[in-house]
Formats: sequence, structure tokens, C-alpha cells
Amino acid sequence: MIFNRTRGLDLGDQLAALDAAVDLADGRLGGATVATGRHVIDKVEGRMRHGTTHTLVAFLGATGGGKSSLTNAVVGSEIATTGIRRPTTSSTLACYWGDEDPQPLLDWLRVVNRHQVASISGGRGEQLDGLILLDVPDHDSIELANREEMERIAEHADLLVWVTDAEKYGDKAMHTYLRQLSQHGAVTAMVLNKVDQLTGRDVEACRTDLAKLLADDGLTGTSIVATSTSTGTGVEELRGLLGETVAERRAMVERLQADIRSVAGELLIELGPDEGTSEVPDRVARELASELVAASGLDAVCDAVAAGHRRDANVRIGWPFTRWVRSLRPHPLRRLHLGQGSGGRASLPEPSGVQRARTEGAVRDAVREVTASMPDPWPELLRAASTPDPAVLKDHMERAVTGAVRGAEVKRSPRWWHAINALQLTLAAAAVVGAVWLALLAFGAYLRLPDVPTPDYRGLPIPTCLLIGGAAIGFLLAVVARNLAAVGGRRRARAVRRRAEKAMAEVSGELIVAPMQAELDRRDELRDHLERAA
Ligand SMILES: Nc1nc2c(ncn2[C@@H]2O[C@H](COP(=O)(O)OP(=O)(O)OP(=O)(O)O)[C@@H](O)[C@H]2O)c(=O)[nH]1
Ligand SMILES: [Mg+2]
Repeated sequence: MIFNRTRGLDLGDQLAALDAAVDLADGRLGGATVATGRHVIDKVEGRMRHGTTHTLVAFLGATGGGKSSLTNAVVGSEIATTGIRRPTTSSTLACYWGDEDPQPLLDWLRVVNRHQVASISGGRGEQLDGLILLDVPDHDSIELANREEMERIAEHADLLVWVTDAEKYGDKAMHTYLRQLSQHGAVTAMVLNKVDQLTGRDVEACRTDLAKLLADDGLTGTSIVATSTSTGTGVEELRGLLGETVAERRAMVERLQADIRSVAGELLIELGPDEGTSEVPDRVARELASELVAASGLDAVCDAVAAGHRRDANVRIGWPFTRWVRSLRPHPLRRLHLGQGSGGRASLPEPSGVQRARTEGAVRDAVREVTASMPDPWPELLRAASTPDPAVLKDHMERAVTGAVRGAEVKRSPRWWHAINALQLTLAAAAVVGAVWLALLAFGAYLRLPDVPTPDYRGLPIPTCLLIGGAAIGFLLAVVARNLAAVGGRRRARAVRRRAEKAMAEVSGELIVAPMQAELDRRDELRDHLERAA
């Protein structure tokens, strides 16, 4: 019995799985194997359209093995040309049994020579109804066209019957084909022809030897029928095997399943063993985010935020006599096009070579960590998938920093600034009044005007109190306010850092971790489809 395997999945499911796998494998696995996958899908769909009414059986083998003679023996008349001049057959001949029209299938197969075998009512022909027997040119021909024709038919037939003899059964070319078709054991049969030239013992020795060679080729459970077209030995057995194949109507499905299995197996090998993680570890994501923070120049921004806060405080609540000096200098955040209501986005300094290298290095490290135990081509595929466009990354990083600065912006001056400012202005006004007063007194003395009595406080003239008190207290207050502003500045810088770090984690999540995870998911998905197809 040649159908020696039972399969769980149905052909349609396998085909769908291969289809999905090939789509995913495109651009990831080897182009040639992916192309083979597509070719197999096309062929399977094409063959399935013609249904299981007919079974395509091909006689394959080296020239002179007896394919044409055997075709004639099975048909029961001299249809195929046999001969001593080699190679004899140069185009495929199809002999078909039964009333069902095989023409569309033979058109699809591009076989022009067709012969309908007359059905003998009640005779042995009936059990072969539905059989299309293909006498194929040889594979070891000096004619390239013969070999191409043979390979095309071998690719499309449902059952492959290799016809050989005691001299040729070790033929290298045949075993190369058999190894390539090692998944097709269920739809492969061997004929050891010309046994009339051997003793019974030799036949058994050849059979055993051939079985061993087949096992070496990866084929198991392949039937071997010993025949002779001269004596008729084994022809009935061969006819019986063909009849059984036709009756079971499973050869087509088994053949196509073997094709799918075979290419899915090749793709699985290219996919590599199921090693390495399926998830980007949290730690890798965290490290990536902190590397982005380091590369984003956030330190400089935080320094500017703190300095900006100190400068604002100084301008608003500093010593009124020296505030204006500060306000002449540009705002530290403005210099980065940040904050202070500036409309634009942060134009952080162009990332230096070091920063850029650091970002790229961080992505590489993350990929290396995730793909540590993964076979090729995955490290490279993951690196490609998770390396963002530098311009896009820079843009997102700038947005993250800008957003953080904006988010931590103080909308209005703190209330205590207003109180201190009012106090500062009052003290300054007192100092000015004191100074003017003293100036007037000095001017009066200069003009030798009579003394105007000056009020005093515990012996200290009031204008002197006003000048010295207003200036000194104002100055001290400014020193205290400056320290408070420094504390406030640091707090704001911390708030900006927190927000920026959170935003940067989102950036690395979106631009690096998510694409990396998506690629890992596709790898799993691809394996899943291929395992179902295989
Ligand atoms: N002794 C003996 N000779 C056979 C047997 N079968 C075929 N032959 C001879 O082997 C030679 C080749 O036979 P073909 O049937 O033409 O071989 P083929 O495999 O079709 O060859 P190509 O068409 O060239 O590929 C012919 O001379 C046959 O008469 C057999 O069972 N015994
Ligand atoms: Mg021939």
C-alpha cells in the first residue's frame, strides 16, 4: 500500500497556512525559497481546480529503463514508441481510462499527445477509470528539453513511478531527484523492470539494495514492484497498484500536501530554531528610554529651566536697583527656543556625533540583547525593524523635551513673588525718599540756608533711616529671594526631567520597542503558519 501516512490538516487549511506564511516570509527569508513557495501555491491551486476525478501517474526514469514498454504493457497495446535508439520518447504521451473528459486537466498539464484507452466492459480496464498514465521523456537525456519536460511533469503528476532496472537503480541523477522529493514518499513508487534478465535471487538482492538507497534518500515505505515487459511478470501487480491509487482518489491531495510540506519545511529551516524571546523584556525597554534621555541633551535643558527660573525670579523680585541688569541678558530657555511662550518647537542643538552614536548604540544593544540566542536572519531583521529614521527620532525626542518644558511651565508668577515684589518696591521707594531728602538737606547746607529741623528715630535722622534701612533690607530680602528662587528652579528642573523621561519612554516605546515587538510577533506568527503547513 503506497499511502502510508495519515494527515491531520486538510489541504485547504495547509494551503491557507502556506499562503499566509509566504506573505510574512517575503522580505524576511530567502527570496528563492519564498518564490518556490508562491510557485507551489499557484500549482496547488491550479491542480485543485481540476478535482480528484483523474489521477495523474507519471512513469519517470533514465532512458532505456522501459517506461514506454511498461506503458504499453499497462495499456495492453502498442501505443508508445519503444526503441533501441536512445532516447526514444521526447514528448510526453498521456493514456487515459474512463469516460470523464480529461482534456482540461491535460491542457493545464500541457500534454498534447493523448490516447484514450478503450474500456473493456466487465474487463480489467474498468478499475483504472480515471487514470491518466504519462509516459515521460528521460531525465538523463542529452536533450535538455527532455529533462525540462520530465521535471515539469514530475512536478505536476499525482503519483510518481520511477522505472529502473538492475543496471540503473543506483543512478545518481535519479537519487538526486528522489532526495529532493523525500517528502513525497507517499506518492512515490519504484518499478524494477527487466527482471527477466535476472535470477530470482538477484531480483531480491536488487530490491533490498534499492530499498536501502531509498531509505538513504529519505523515502520510507515506498513500494517496489518487480516487472518484466517481455514476460509480463509484475505487470498485473503494477496495474493493481495503479488501480488502488485511482480508486482511493487521494494521490492528488497527498502529492500537493507533500509539496506544501516540503517548501514549508525549507522555510522553517530558514526561519531557524525556535530560540530566543518572544517579548521585548521590560528592562531592555527601560534601558533604551534612559539612553534616549541621555542622548537628548536633557541635562542642558534642565539646567536652562533652573537658570530661567532664577532669572525670572531675579527680574521680578530681585533688588529693584539691579534687576534691570539681569533683564538685559537673553532668557536661558529662549536660547533653546523653549518655554517663555515661544511658539516654536525646541531646536535642541544638532545631536552631536557622540549623541547619535549613543542612540544607535542603544538600539543595537537592545537588539543584541533581545536576539542573543536567535539564529540568522533575525538579529538583522529586528535591527532593521527597530532602527528608527534618525530625523523622525530627533523630531520625536524634541517634542518630548518641548512638551516636558511646556508642561512644567509656571503659568503665572507665584503669589509670594507679588508680595515680595510689593515689599521690594516699598523699600526701594523708602530708600529713594531718604536719598532725595538727604540730598535736599545737603543742598540747603551748601547754600548756607538756615537748618530745617530733621525728625529722628532714637537719634538717627529719619531720611538716613529711610535710605539705609530701605536699601539694606531690600538687599537682604533680594538675597533671601534669590536662594528661594534657586530652590524653586531646581524643583522645576526636576519636574521637567520627570515629564521628559516619561515622554522619552513613550518615544522609545513607539519608535523602537513596538516595531521590535511587532517583528518578534511576526516571527512567531510565521512559525505558527509554517508548522501548520508542514
Ligand atoms: N529484456 C527486457 N527488455 C526490456 C524490458 N522493457 C523494455 N525493454 C527494452 O528496453 C529498451 C528501452 O525500452 P523503452 O520502453 O523504450 O525505454 P524508455 O524508458 O521508454 O526509454 P526512453 O524513452 O528513451 O526514455 C527497449 O529496447 C525495450 O525493448 C523488459 O522488461 N525486459
Ligand atoms: Mg520511452
